[in-house]
Amino acid sequence: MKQNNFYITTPIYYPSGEPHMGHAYSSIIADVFARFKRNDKYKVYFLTGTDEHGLKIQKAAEKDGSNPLNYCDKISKIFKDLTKKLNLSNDDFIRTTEKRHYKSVTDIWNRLVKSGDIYLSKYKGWYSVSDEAYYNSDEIIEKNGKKYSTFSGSIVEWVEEESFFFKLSSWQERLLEFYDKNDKFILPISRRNEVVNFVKSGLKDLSVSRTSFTWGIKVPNNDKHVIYVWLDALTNYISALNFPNTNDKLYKNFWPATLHVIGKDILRFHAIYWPAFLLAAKIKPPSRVFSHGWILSGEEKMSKSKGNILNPLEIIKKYGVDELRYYLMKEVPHGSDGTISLKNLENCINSDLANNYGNLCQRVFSFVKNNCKNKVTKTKKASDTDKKLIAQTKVITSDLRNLMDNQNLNNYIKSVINISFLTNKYINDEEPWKLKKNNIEKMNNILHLALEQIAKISILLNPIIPEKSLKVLDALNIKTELRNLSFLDGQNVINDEIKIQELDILFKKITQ
Ligand code: ME8
Repeated sequence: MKQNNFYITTPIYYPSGEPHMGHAYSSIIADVFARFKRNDKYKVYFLTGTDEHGLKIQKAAEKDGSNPLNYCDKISKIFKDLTKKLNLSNDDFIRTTEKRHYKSVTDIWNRLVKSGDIYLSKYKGWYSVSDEAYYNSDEIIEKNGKKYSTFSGSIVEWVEEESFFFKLSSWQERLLEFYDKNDKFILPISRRNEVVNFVKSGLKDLSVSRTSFTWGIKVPNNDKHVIYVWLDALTNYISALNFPNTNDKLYKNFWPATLHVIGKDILRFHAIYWPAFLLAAKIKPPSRVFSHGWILSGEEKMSKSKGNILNPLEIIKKYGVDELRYYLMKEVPHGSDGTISLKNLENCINSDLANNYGNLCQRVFSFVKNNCKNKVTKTKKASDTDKKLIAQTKVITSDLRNLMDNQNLNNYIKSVINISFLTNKYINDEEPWKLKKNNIEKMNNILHLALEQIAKISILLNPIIPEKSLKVLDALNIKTELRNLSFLDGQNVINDEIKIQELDILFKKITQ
């Protein structure tokens, strides 16, 4: 992978029901990183899609009375539409029922056979269809005569069938070495520790094929077996880059992936199985797996099977897409679970968007319209108060790339919104309205700095609220080639003389 290239992925979603807030959350996080890196002049490839094989989908199709492919066509489209509604900037949307993916999965399977990592035996143990995961006996509890996974709480069933196995046990030491050498492979650190402890406690070989159903990619030269859906699904990340053609431009430019964004429930698959498969297939593992927490409704994970879904599309309809994006990114704590509610959403919109950033834009734009005919010219050198605001802004912005590179979105947003707060305070303290009559020059200078601050804040908020921030940048007449993060290295965004356009209300205050 070339330097300054950035390959980011979301998990590919099971098209087994309506998209919910957890899906939206996972996707928006990845989108924010993708947009930030594009704004920082990286060449970005951002992938999302749907994970369409396996027993879970076969059963969902049966329940729907459809054949699996027709069913997936229908539901996958809903997820594709969701990417538009969430304003995701993905470059591709992969479906695991596509030809390019079959080719890639078959190739990786053949590589694993060739390396001696796959053997035929019999699986006897617990399986959760809803997680598409195998569990050890010590991970199972019994409640009211039914067995559940202690890890996910999902119901499990006993499976006994012929199966191919991947020699995961033989990768234990090499995985630990890999984690050791790549100490930021898994973030946050608490998740990394979890994984390392799990691997240290001993890995069993992994069943990687099933014979009791047919909806999947067939094992090469053995039609009786379909490939385990997680080996199939994880491979999507390289299928989209045209693997197995390792000379392909996309593959060369973007593999190994910079960042897989995933939820904590699918950490084992991404942080243990995936690097083991890749190392065995002689392919470089990704650079990082960032595992976010769950969106909770009360104490529980929000999910269809629990019937506690807050529908992202309804929220978007009522409050707007930027509002939802901002709220989820700011308020769900970095790497941990977060409870969301309409009340908190409304508070967040009012305090940060309407009263802070929105108010800053509105008051400056309307003042410039009413008093300067939309034109502001900077003529004087910075005053001490100007210098103070410039210096405070510099201190805050100096850490922003680092925060993003460590996926610390909450603190990134808090920092940026703090710049907006300081700028509002600067205007309150400087009182440009008092200079209308006798010090137009100073008034212009104050407004100029305020506009420069608004430009910077809008570029910094752009990955989170792409729609509204663009409105502001358009109203500031900032050229596309200047809408990037170069100012973090010291440049100014606006010229000494600036002409602006009218700006409509950005965020309406919600009355509660
Ligand atoms: O796991 N809060 O698909 P999926 C936060 N197909 N995140 C949540 C969530 C919640 N309440 N519920 C789900 C799959 N997610 C696989 C991925 S990748 C090779 C295959 C997150 O549709 C979940 O953690 O069940 C995962 O990251 C994503 O949504 C997709 O979940």
